[in-house]
Amino acid sequence: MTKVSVIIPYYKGPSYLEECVQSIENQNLPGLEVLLVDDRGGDDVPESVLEKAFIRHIVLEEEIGEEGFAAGEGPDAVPPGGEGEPSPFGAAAARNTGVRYAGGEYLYFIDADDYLWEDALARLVGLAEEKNADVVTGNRCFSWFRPVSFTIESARDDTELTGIVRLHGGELASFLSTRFTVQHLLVRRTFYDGLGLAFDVHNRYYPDIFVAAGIFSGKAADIWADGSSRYVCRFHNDPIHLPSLSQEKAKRRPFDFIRSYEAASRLLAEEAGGNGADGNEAASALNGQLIRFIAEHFPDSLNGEETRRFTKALRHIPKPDWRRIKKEFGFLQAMEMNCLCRGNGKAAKLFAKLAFAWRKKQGILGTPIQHRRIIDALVFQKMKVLPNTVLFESFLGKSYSDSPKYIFEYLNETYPGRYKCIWAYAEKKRKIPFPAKQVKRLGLRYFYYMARCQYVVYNGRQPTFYKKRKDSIFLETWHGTPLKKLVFDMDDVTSASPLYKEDVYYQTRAWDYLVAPNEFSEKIFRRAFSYEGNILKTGYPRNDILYHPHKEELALEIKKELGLPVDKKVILYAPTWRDDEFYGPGMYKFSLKMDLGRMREELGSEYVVILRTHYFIADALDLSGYEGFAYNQSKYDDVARLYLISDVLITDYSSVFFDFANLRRPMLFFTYDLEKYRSILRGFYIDVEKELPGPMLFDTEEIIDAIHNLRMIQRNYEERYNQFYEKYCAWEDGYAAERVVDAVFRFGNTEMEKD
Ligand code: C2G
Repeated sequence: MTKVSVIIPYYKGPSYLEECVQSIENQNLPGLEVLLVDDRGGDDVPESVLEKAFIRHIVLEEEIGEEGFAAGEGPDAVPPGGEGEPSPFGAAAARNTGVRYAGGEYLYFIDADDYLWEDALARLVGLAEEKNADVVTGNRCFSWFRPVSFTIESARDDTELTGIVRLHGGELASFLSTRFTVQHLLVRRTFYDGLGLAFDVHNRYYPDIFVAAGIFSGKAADIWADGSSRYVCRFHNDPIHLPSLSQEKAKRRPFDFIRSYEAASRLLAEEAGGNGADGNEAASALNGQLIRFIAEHFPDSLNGEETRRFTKALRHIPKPDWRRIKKEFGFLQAMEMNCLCRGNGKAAKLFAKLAFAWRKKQGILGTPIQHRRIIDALVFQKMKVLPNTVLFESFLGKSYSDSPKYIFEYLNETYPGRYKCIWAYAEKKRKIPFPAKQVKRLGLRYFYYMARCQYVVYNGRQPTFYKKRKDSIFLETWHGTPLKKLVFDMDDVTSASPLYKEDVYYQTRAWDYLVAPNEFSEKIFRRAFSYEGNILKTGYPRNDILYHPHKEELALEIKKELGLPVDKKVILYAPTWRDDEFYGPGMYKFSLKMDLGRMREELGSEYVVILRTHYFIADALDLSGYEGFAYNQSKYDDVARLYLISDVLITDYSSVFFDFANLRRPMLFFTYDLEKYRSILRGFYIDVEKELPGPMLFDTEEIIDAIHNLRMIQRNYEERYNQFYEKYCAWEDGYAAERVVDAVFRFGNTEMEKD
């Protein structure tokens, strides 16, 4: 006997679906069937889903009858409205078909990209049985993450039900104010059939408002909720390749909304005995949805007919609570709706525009950066690009370093005086060995040179508001061979900006050239950045210095420059950052997991330690008490110069080891949080157990032991190290800057550009 029929409309996103289905299986519910109604044709549904015994895979296309509808969902099957193009596909048709096939005592609705937290569904079934309820629900929260990285703390609650409550009166109204949907509803089948309703196959968006209105209309004897049952609604972090329905930019959205609203409103009015749509909580919540829609979507372009319908709908709201609307959406939007109510469409549009400008203004006029953006748009963007000017930026202007530095120096040594160079700095100006103007990053002059320089050389992402000029050339050097997964290869984005993928997509559209340090990176960059521009297969200019003909002398100079004892060997500890430990974008936390006291005791007579945090790290290391042994060089400009003086490198998941390998010196990996980093935060491109050219260590004692036994480690890892070198350092020979300049600055060979 089937107890629960779970209905999943599926369109795309196989990995989401897999996690959704897994979360249902985890409920361990006896008598469960899952109706997976597939809108597409079924070729991307994962095997792991299809092979589950409780899955029934229904392909919508195969269900379409002669009238062009999924069987049983034709015009006779109680569609709620009259207008609009009915669609045999989409979530509505899928749900209707699911209901038709369902054999369970209860129906349960979940979207294919969402999942259940712990025993969410099992709790609902228990409650429905206990209370003999017709409709049961629980909390819904929003999250950016997969189930494996989900935590209650990282989620945003939508409804805040606590304990077990009967939803009626005020509770029902407040519940419906954010949840006018069938998601996470367990509905008794006989009750559902009694409603005689169907999901609105005319609508791509908001197809379930109508059915939800029916369920909550008051006919339901009992609606119960369990606050500890959680449904996780997942935000999509890749709106470029896989937008959710709410992220789709669609012209028909207002049309679909108003259709659903009107149908639901009519239904509720009938339920209320013809007294208008204000008869119960569902009706006032529905009106709340209308007001929210207008506030969020106007002034989307509406045709005359749509404006008329929205106006009509607003005017029928009995006694709108203007004070509340003003408080929630602001004066201008309240005015906009007020004008709509009075039938003054023109004035409403004007207020809508003003409200929109005001919202923008809080960004535009509110901050100095926004002032500069206006000046940029109105003035700098209209000026000509200046020939032979080059803007350089490395690590967000925090240092004079990395590949931009070596490209700059090569350009100046080889073509003195030919280029006017500009360097961006974040906090303070640097000592730069050739003539260069220095401008403060994000200052007005920075905007000026971003708009006017013919060449722009960055080693990271440019500001999101950067506008590419037609006559300029953007050279992106990037900043490392990727170990950790990048952009579109990442599952979760756990860092400070959840829409990182979308941002990077638009940023990379501006790049004309991208430097690859090795073949491995070249392939990954293409895919992970979704990048189709030129790739320079040149190796990294920043590593040229590691092939310096007099690197020993250079190393001695650097040691003296840093005030290090020249008779001691150097351990460089250069870890990366952790995506989930931050104060805000670009400001990450770091705590030292190495026991410096023990290190000094055991290694102090032979070694000193240089500690260098990643440029994103905002926390300052406190090394007091370790003077003469531990040196903080986190602010030192160029890490490549630190490699030159280091006898051994300790890192974790930072790309520094791909560069350091050019020196063929020993490396150790202090990977105290390996499992979390690998499976939750980022994921790796390489099998670290098999490929790393040194041991992975998990505490200070292991580090000390490894340093005492470096010779043996080198012997043990020799073959791996050689393979590693071949794979990641083969393009490096000390002439990468020359190759990049030749290719981009048009003095010579451009052969190495995209095939
Ligand atoms: N870096 C540094 N000091 C550290 C860590 C990093 O100077 N303690 C510099 C190195 O040049 C390194 C670069 O910053 O190669 C990038 O640092 P990663 O730790 O690899 O991290 P991330 O900035 O996330 O870049 O494709 C590469 C990836 O994007 C990684």
